Amino acid sequence: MNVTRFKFPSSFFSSATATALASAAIVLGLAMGPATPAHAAGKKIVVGFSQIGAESGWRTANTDSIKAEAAKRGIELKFADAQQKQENQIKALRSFIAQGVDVIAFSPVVETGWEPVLREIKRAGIPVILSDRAVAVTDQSLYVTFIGSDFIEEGRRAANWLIKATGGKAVIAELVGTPGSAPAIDRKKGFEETISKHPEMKIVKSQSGDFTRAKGKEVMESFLKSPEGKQINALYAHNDDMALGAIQAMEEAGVKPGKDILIVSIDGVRGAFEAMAAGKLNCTVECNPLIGPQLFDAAEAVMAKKTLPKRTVVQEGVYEQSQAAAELPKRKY
Ligand code: GYE
Repeated sequence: MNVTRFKFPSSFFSSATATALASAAIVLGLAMGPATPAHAAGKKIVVGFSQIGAESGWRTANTDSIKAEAAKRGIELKFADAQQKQENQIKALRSFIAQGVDVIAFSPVVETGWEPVLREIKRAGIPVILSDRAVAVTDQSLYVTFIGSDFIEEGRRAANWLIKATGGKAVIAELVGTPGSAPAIDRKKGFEETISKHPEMKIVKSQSGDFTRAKGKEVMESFLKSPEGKQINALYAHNDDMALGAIQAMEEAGVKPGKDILIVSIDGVRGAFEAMAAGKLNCTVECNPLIGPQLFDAAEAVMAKKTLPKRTVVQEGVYEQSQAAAELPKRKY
Protein backbone atom coordinates (compact mmCIF):
# COMPACT_ATOMS: atom_id res chain seq x y z
CA MET A 1 0.00 0.00 0.00
CA ASN A 2 1.24 3.45 -0.86
CA VAL A 3 -0.18 5.52 1.93
CA THR A 4 2.08 8.52 1.63
CA ARG A 5 2.09 8.95 -2.13
CA PHE A 6 0.50 12.24 -3.17
CA LYS A 7 -2.07 11.75 -5.93
CA PHE A 8 -2.47 14.13 -8.80
CA PRO A 9 -6.00 15.30 -9.66
CA SER A 10 -7.24 13.87 -12.96
CA SER A 11 -7.03 17.29 -14.67
CA PHE A 12 -3.25 16.89 -14.58
CA PHE A 13 -3.49 14.12 -17.12
CA SER A 14 -5.01 16.13 -19.93
CA SER A 15 -2.80 19.19 -20.28
CA ALA A 16 -1.83 19.82 -23.87
CA THR A 17 1.70 21.10 -24.13
CA ALA A 18 2.67 19.17 -27.20
CA THR A 19 2.03 21.80 -29.83
CA ALA A 20 4.02 24.51 -28.09
CA LEU A 21 6.89 22.18 -27.36
CA ALA A 22 6.86 20.59 -30.78
CA SER A 23 6.98 24.00 -32.42
CA ALA A 24 10.23 24.62 -30.59
CA ALA A 25 11.81 21.75 -32.52
CA ILE A 26 14.79 22.77 -34.55
CA VAL A 27 15.16 21.47 -38.06
CA LEU A 28 18.44 21.88 -39.82
CA GLY A 29 18.77 20.38 -43.25
CA LEU A 30 22.08 19.18 -44.60
CA ALA A 31 21.95 22.15 -46.97
CA MET A 32 23.32 20.33 -49.96
CA GLY A 33 22.11 19.16 -53.30
CA PRO A 34 21.71 15.49 -54.23
CA ALA A 35 25.08 13.80 -54.27
CA THR A 36 26.28 11.77 -57.24
CA PRO A 37 24.91 8.27 -56.67
CA ALA A 38 27.67 5.75 -56.10
CA HIS A 39 26.59 3.56 -59.03
CA ALA A 40 26.61 6.56 -61.40
CA ALA A 41 30.28 7.06 -60.60
CA GLY A 42 30.80 3.42 -61.57
CA LYS A 43 31.88 2.33 -58.10
CA LYS A 44 29.86 1.18 -55.15
CA ILE A 45 30.44 3.22 -52.02
CA VAL A 46 31.49 0.96 -49.15
CA VAL A 47 30.43 2.14 -45.68
CA GLY A 48 31.47 0.46 -42.46
CA PHE A 49 28.90 1.04 -39.72
CA SER A 50 29.47 0.12 -36.10
CA GLN A 51 26.15 -0.05 -34.27
CA ILE A 52 25.90 -0.05 -30.48
CA GLY A 53 23.71 -3.13 -30.16
CA ALA A 54 20.01 -3.98 -30.03
CA GLU A 55 19.25 -2.67 -26.55
CA SER A 56 15.99 -0.88 -27.31
CA GLY A 57 13.12 -0.47 -29.74
CA TRP A 58 14.77 2.78 -30.80
CA ARG A 59 17.99 0.99 -31.66
CA THR A 60 16.37 -1.75 -33.76
CA ALA A 61 14.39 0.91 -35.68
CA ASN A 62 17.65 2.80 -36.22
CA THR A 63 19.40 -0.33 -37.53
CA ASP A 64 16.49 -1.12 -39.86
CA SER A 65 16.53 2.43 -41.22
CA ILE A 66 20.27 2.27 -41.92
CA LYS A 67 20.19 -1.17 -43.55
CA ALA A 68 17.14 -0.36 -45.68
CA GLU A 69 18.56 2.93 -46.90
CA ALA A 70 21.94 1.40 -47.83
CA ALA A 71 20.16 -1.33 -49.79
CA LYS A 72 17.93 1.23 -51.53
CA ARG A 73 20.92 3.30 -52.67
CA GLY A 74 23.12 0.38 -53.72
CA ILE A 75 25.66 1.21 -51.03
CA GLU A 76 27.68 -1.71 -49.70
CA LEU A 77 27.19 -1.73 -45.94
CA LYS A 78 29.53 -3.53 -43.60
CA PHE A 79 27.49 -3.68 -40.43
CA ALA A 80 28.89 -4.63 -37.02
CA ASP A 81 26.91 -4.99 -33.78
CA ALA A 82 29.00 -4.13 -30.68
CA GLN A 83 26.64 -5.58 -28.09
CA GLN A 84 26.90 -2.35 -26.10
CA LYS A 85 30.67 -2.65 -25.58
CA GLN A 86 33.11 0.08 -26.54
CA GLU A 87 35.95 -2.43 -27.00
CA ASN A 88 33.88 -4.23 -29.64
CA GLN A 89 33.23 -0.95 -31.40
CA ILE A 90 36.93 -0.10 -31.44
CA LYS A 91 37.69 -3.55 -32.91
CA ALA A 92 35.05 -3.03 -35.58
CA LEU A 93 36.45 0.40 -36.48
CA ARG A 94 39.94 -1.08 -36.83
CA SER A 95 38.64 -3.85 -39.04
CA PHE A 96 36.96 -1.22 -41.26
CA ILE A 97 40.37 0.46 -41.64
CA ALA A 98 41.93 -2.91 -42.55
CA GLN A 99 39.20 -3.52 -45.12
CA GLY A 100 39.75 -0.08 -46.66
CA VAL A 101 36.13 1.07 -46.60
CA ASP A 102 35.30 4.46 -48.17
CA VAL A 103 33.48 5.91 -45.17
CA ILE A 104 33.23 4.89 -41.52
CA ALA A 105 30.09 5.69 -39.56
CA PHE A 106 29.31 4.75 -36.00
CA SER A 107 27.05 5.39 -33.07
CA PRO A 108 29.43 5.68 -30.09
CA VAL A 109 28.18 3.83 -27.03
CA VAL A 110 29.93 6.28 -24.68
CA GLU A 111 31.34 9.78 -25.24
CA THR A 112 34.99 9.35 -24.23
CA GLY A 113 37.94 7.14 -25.20
CA TRP A 114 37.74 7.51 -28.98
CA GLU A 115 40.71 9.74 -29.83
CA PRO A 116 43.33 7.00 -30.48
CA VAL A 117 41.17 5.00 -32.88
CA LEU A 118 39.84 8.16 -34.54
CA ARG A 119 43.43 9.25 -35.16
CA GLU A 120 44.18 5.86 -36.73
CA ILE A 121 41.19 6.32 -39.02
CA LYS A 122 42.30 9.84 -39.91
CA ARG A 123 45.81 8.58 -40.77
CA ALA A 124 44.21 6.02 -43.06
CA GLY A 125 42.40 8.90 -44.81
CA ILE A 126 38.90 7.58 -44.13
CA PRO A 127 36.16 10.12 -43.35
CA VAL A 128 34.07 9.53 -40.21
CA ILE A 129 30.38 10.28 -39.73
CA LEU A 130 28.94 10.18 -36.21
CA SER A 131 25.45 8.78 -36.15
CA ASP A 132 23.00 9.43 -33.29
CA ARG A 133 25.52 9.98 -30.45
CA ALA A 134 28.37 12.44 -30.09
CA VAL A 135 31.94 11.91 -28.90
CA ALA A 136 33.95 14.14 -26.57
CA VAL A 137 37.13 14.96 -28.51
CA THR A 138 39.32 18.06 -28.47
CA ASP A 139 40.26 17.72 -32.13
CA GLN A 140 37.07 18.32 -34.13
CA SER A 141 38.83 17.32 -37.37
CA LEU A 142 38.58 13.67 -36.24
CA TYR A 143 35.08 13.47 -37.70
CA VAL A 144 33.34 15.13 -40.62
CA THR A 145 29.82 15.52 -39.27
CA PHE A 146 27.49 14.47 -36.47
CA ILE A 147 23.88 13.62 -37.29
CA GLY A 148 21.70 13.23 -34.25
CA SER A 149 19.14 14.58 -31.85
CA ASP A 150 19.50 17.40 -29.34
CA PHE A 151 19.42 15.27 -26.17
CA ILE A 152 19.63 18.26 -23.82
CA GLU A 153 16.51 19.68 -25.45
CA GLU A 154 14.75 16.30 -25.05
CA GLY A 155 15.54 16.39 -21.32
CA ARG A 156 14.14 19.91 -21.11
CA ARG A 157 10.97 18.87 -22.91
CA ALA A 158 10.43 15.96 -20.53
CA ALA A 159 10.93 18.30 -17.55
CA ASN A 160 8.62 20.95 -18.95
CA TRP A 161 5.89 18.41 -19.45
CA LEU A 162 6.29 17.09 -15.91
CA ILE A 163 6.35 20.58 -14.37
CA LYS A 164 3.10 21.40 -16.15
CA ALA A 165 1.49 18.07 -15.30
CA THR A 166 2.34 18.27 -11.59
CA GLY A 167 1.99 21.98 -10.99
CA GLY A 168 5.72 22.11 -10.23
CA LYS A 169 5.62 19.71 -7.29
CA ALA A 170 6.81 16.11 -7.61
CA VAL A 171 8.89 13.42 -5.94
CA ILE A 172 10.79 12.05 -8.92
CA ALA A 173 12.62 8.80 -9.64
CA GLU A 174 14.98 8.86 -12.63
CA LEU A 175 15.99 5.91 -14.79
CA VAL A 176 19.24 6.96 -16.40
CA GLY A 177 20.55 5.59 -19.71
CA THR A 178 23.91 3.88 -20.27
CA PRO A 179 26.52 5.54 -18.00
CA GLY A 180 28.84 7.81 -19.95
CA SER A 181 26.66 7.87 -23.07
CA ALA A 182 25.76 11.19 -24.69
CA PRO A 183 21.98 10.71 -24.31
CA ALA A 184 22.28 9.77 -20.62
CA ILE A 185 24.52 12.74 -19.83
CA ASP A 186 22.52 15.26 -21.85
CA ARG A 187 19.01 14.08 -20.99
CA LYS A 188 19.92 14.31 -17.32
CA LYS A 189 21.42 17.74 -17.79
CA GLY A 190 18.47 19.22 -19.69
CA PHE A 191 15.98 17.79 -17.22
CA GLU A 192 17.86 18.89 -14.07
CA GLU A 193 18.49 22.38 -15.43
CA THR A 194 14.79 22.83 -16.10
CA ILE A 195 13.43 21.47 -12.81
CA SER A 196 16.05 23.40 -10.83
CA LYS A 197 13.86 26.49 -11.20
CA HIS A 198 11.13 24.62 -9.27
CA PRO A 199 12.20 23.94 -5.68
CA GLU A 200 9.40 21.44 -5.14
CA MET A 201 10.47 19.21 -8.03
CA LYS A 202 12.89 16.78 -6.40
CA ILE A 203 14.78 13.78 -7.79
CA VAL A 204 14.98 11.33 -4.87
CA LYS A 205 16.25 8.30 -6.79
CA SER A 206 18.49 8.14 -9.84
CA GLN A 207 20.13 5.04 -11.27
CA SER A 208 21.09 3.58 -14.63
CA GLY A 209 18.80 1.07 -16.31
CA ASP A 210 21.23 0.86 -19.27
CA PHE A 211 18.44 1.78 -21.76
CA THR A 212 16.95 -1.75 -21.51
CA ARG A 213 13.52 -2.95 -20.45
CA ALA A 214 14.91 -5.67 -18.17
CA LYS A 215 17.21 -3.27 -16.30
CA GLY A 216 14.49 -0.62 -16.13
CA LYS A 217 12.23 -3.13 -14.42
CA GLU A 218 14.91 -4.29 -12.03
CA VAL A 219 15.92 -0.79 -10.97
CA MET A 220 12.29 0.34 -10.57
CA GLU A 221 11.69 -2.64 -8.29
CA SER A 222 14.54 -1.47 -6.08
CA PHE A 223 13.29 2.15 -6.17
CA LEU A 224 9.87 1.00 -4.95
CA LYS A 225 11.41 -1.02 -2.14
CA SER A 226 13.68 1.83 -1.00
CA PRO A 227 12.81 4.08 1.96
CA GLU A 228 11.70 6.82 -0.50
CA GLY A 229 9.67 4.31 -2.53
CA LYS A 230 6.28 5.23 -1.13
CA GLN A 231 6.71 8.94 -1.82
CA ILE A 232 7.69 8.62 -5.47
CA ASN A 233 4.91 10.05 -7.63
CA ALA A 234 6.76 10.71 -10.87
CA LEU A 235 9.18 8.77 -13.05
CA TYR A 236 11.50 10.23 -15.64
CA ALA A 237 12.99 7.47 -17.81
CA HIS A 238 15.71 8.36 -20.33
CA ASN A 239 14.08 5.99 -22.83
CA ASP A 240 10.75 4.26 -23.41
CA ASP A 241 12.09 0.74 -22.96
CA MET A 242 13.16 1.45 -19.37
CA ALA A 243 9.77 3.08 -18.72
CA LEU A 244 8.02 -0.01 -20.08
CA GLY A 245 10.07 -2.22 -17.77
CA ALA A 246 9.28 0.11 -14.86
CA ILE A 247 5.56 -0.08 -15.66
CA GLN A 248 5.76 -3.86 -15.21
CA ALA A 249 7.58 -3.42 -11.89
CA MET A 250 4.92 -0.98 -10.69
CA GLU A 251 2.08 -3.28 -11.66
CA GLU A 252 3.70 -6.21 -9.89
CA ALA A 253 4.08 -4.02 -6.77
CA GLY A 254 0.42 -2.96 -6.87
CA VAL A 255 1.21 0.61 -7.94
CA LYS A 256 -0.81 2.10 -10.84
CA PRO A 257 1.55 3.36 -13.57
CA GLY A 258 0.34 6.59 -15.14
CA LYS A 259 -1.85 7.34 -12.13
CA ASP A 260 -0.10 6.72 -8.79
CA ILE A 261 3.15 7.49 -10.55
CA LEU A 262 3.19 9.82 -13.56
CA ILE A 263 5.64 8.65 -16.22
CA VAL A 264 7.47 10.63 -18.86
CA SER A 265 10.06 8.99 -21.10
CA ILE A 266 11.91 9.61 -24.32
CA ASP A 267 11.97 8.00 -27.82
CA GLY A 268 8.36 7.69 -28.97
CA VAL A 269 8.51 4.01 -29.95
CA ARG A 270 5.32 2.09 -30.71
CA GLY A 271 5.31 0.38 -27.30
CA ALA A 272 5.20 3.80 -25.64
CA PHE A 273 2.17 4.82 -27.67
CA GLU A 274 0.46 1.55 -26.78
CA ALA A 275 1.20 2.15 -23.09
CA MET A 276 -0.14 5.70 -23.37
CA ALA A 277 -3.30 4.48 -25.10
CA ALA A 278 -3.72 2.05 -22.17
CA GLY A 279 -3.30 4.93 -19.69
CA LYS A 280 -0.05 3.56 -18.24
CA LEU A 281 2.46 6.04 -19.64
CA ASN A 282 1.71 9.76 -19.62
CA CYS A 283 4.09 11.35 -22.08
CA THR A 284 6.83 10.46 -24.53
CA VAL A 285 9.29 12.93 -25.98
CA GLU A 286 10.14 11.94 -29.51
CA CYS A 287 13.67 10.98 -30.56
CA ASN A 288 13.70 10.03 -34.21
CA PRO A 289 15.78 6.90 -35.04
CA LEU A 290 15.02 6.95 -38.79
CA ILE A 291 18.26 8.63 -39.76
CA GLY A 292 19.39 6.22 -42.51
CA PRO A 293 18.54 8.69 -45.31
CA GLN A 294 20.44 11.56 -43.66
CA LEU A 295 23.37 9.29 -42.90
CA PHE A 296 23.80 8.18 -46.50
CA ASP A 297 23.14 11.68 -47.86
CA ALA A 298 26.14 12.64 -45.78
CA ALA A 299 28.21 9.64 -46.91
CA GLU A 300 27.47 10.39 -50.58
CA ALA A 301 28.22 14.08 -50.07
CA VAL A 302 31.55 13.26 -48.44
CA MET A 303 32.42 11.02 -51.38
CA ALA A 304 31.45 13.85 -53.76
CA LYS A 305 33.83 16.14 -51.81
CA LYS A 306 31.04 18.44 -50.66
CA THR A 307 31.28 20.44 -47.47
CA LEU A 308 28.99 19.29 -44.69
CA PRO A 309 27.74 21.12 -41.61
CA LYS A 310 29.45 19.86 -38.44
CA ARG A 311 26.06 19.11 -36.90
CA THR A 312 22.60 18.13 -38.15
CA VAL A 313 19.73 18.03 -35.65
CA VAL A 314 16.76 15.75 -36.26
CA GLN A 315 13.17 17.12 -36.03
CA GLU A 316 11.11 15.79 -33.12
CA GLY A 317 7.94 16.38 -31.05
CA VAL A 318 6.25 15.62 -27.69
CA TYR A 319 3.19 13.35 -27.36
CA GLU A 320 0.66 12.89 -24.55
CA GLN A 321 -1.93 10.22 -23.71
CA SER A 322 -4.73 12.16 -25.42
CA GLN A 323 -2.88 11.92 -28.74
CA ALA A 324 -1.85 8.27 -28.51
CA ALA A 325 -4.80 6.56 -30.23
CA ALA A 326 -4.74 8.91 -33.22
CA GLU A 327 -0.98 8.79 -33.55
CA LEU A 328 -0.51 5.01 -33.19
CA PRO A 329 -1.42 3.98 -36.75
CA LYS A 330 0.98 6.60 -38.10
CA ARG A 331 4.01 5.49 -36.10
CA LYS A 332 6.80 4.06 -38.25
CA TYR A 333 8.78 2.65 -35.32
O1 GYE B 1 17.07 6.93 -26.77
C1 GYE B 1 17.74 4.67 -26.54
C2 GYE B 1 18.83 3.93 -27.23
O2 GYE B 1 21.17 7.00 -28.54
C3 GYE B 1 19.17 8.19 -28.87
O3 GYE B 1 19.84 4.89 -27.39
C4 GYE B 1 19.80 6.88 -28.64
C5 GYE B 1 19.28 6.16 -27.42
C6 GYE B 1 17.80 5.91 -27.35
O4 GYE B 1 19.16 2.75 -26.66
O5 GYE B 1 16.52 4.01 -26.59
